[in-house]
Amino acid sequence: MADDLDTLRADIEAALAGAADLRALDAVRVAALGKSGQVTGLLKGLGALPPEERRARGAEVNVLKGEVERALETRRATLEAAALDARLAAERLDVSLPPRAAAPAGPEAGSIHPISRTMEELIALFGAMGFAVAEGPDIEGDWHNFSALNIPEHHPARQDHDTFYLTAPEGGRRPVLRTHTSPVQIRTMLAQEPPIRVIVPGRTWRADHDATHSPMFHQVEGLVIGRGIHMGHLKGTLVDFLRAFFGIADLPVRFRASYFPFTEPSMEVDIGWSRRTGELGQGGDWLEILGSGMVHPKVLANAGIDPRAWQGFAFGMGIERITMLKHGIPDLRPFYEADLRWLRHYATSPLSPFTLHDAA
Ligand code: 2NL
Repeated sequence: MADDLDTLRADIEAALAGAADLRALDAVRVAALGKSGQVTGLLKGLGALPPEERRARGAEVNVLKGEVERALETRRATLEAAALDARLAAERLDVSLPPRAAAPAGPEAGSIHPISRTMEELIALFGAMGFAVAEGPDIEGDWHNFSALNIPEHHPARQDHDTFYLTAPEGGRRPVLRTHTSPVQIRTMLAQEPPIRVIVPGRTWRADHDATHSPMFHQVEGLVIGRGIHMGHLKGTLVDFLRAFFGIADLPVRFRASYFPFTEPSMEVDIGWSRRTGELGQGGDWLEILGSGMVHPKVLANAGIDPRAWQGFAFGMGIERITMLKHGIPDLRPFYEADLRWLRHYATSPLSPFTLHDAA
């Protein structure tokens, strides 16, 4: 090969060996193979040669070009591996280190989020009334989330607009992110023999996002199945719960006829408050707080329970909503923002868990 090409190859090899990082490597690439690079310049110059020299020279320059390309790739792989090794060394974690000798006091020690706190309170209060806790998956099938609950095929709640659907498996129906915790009650009825007394606190999902709606939020639902269960049981349970939860022994509670596909009859429940001051318990105004009803016979039958032998009631409410009302929290959004100032104000100490002594 011509001497000038040997010299150029040696120069480029030296430059490659000296390139200490990927940026320097790229500068070598541009200097050799870029638009105005040395090798590129040689290729461009071929046209000016007489035809008999052009063939042999062209072959040599192309061989050089291929060598340079391969050398660049080899050097790139070496530098990338070295960069990864350096990162792994710098970011090394010693997982065998013992915890800090003294945990920091105060909020840095961690605190219980108001949603978790309300769940603890619900579990304690309903636990005292004989309710167990049931849990289930966030990703549900259409049948558990809608059909079993007597929600018809073309009900607006099923529309894509309101519900997060996942991709359907081949030949199957689309899974959904549960829009309420009711599928867990369906699963409980299918899995257990009555009598049943459960509450179901958990995450729920709806395609809604504004100042008062979050695409992920929390609900608690309750279900009681027994022989001869009637509206008196429903009313007594909910009145006792609301007065204990809000800590107001004479909290006014009103039951108002309503409609849900999964209960018959259905009732919305209001508590007394003052619209003017926001104070609960007095003031002559009514605030809707939860939904309830006697479990629809079709829903019992769908869940494998004979509606002639067993009756039941159910209810549901939003955990964010009852938490905001209890503590006077004005805005929904900070619940999900991990803002330490907000948490210092509204979170509670892990060292003073809720007990029934805290209830009125
Ligand atoms: C509301 C209303 C409600 C239920 C939930 C329910 C579940 C089964 C059977 C019957 Cl498996 N009912 N749940 C019943 C009435 C109302 O929730 O406003 N929630 C925020």
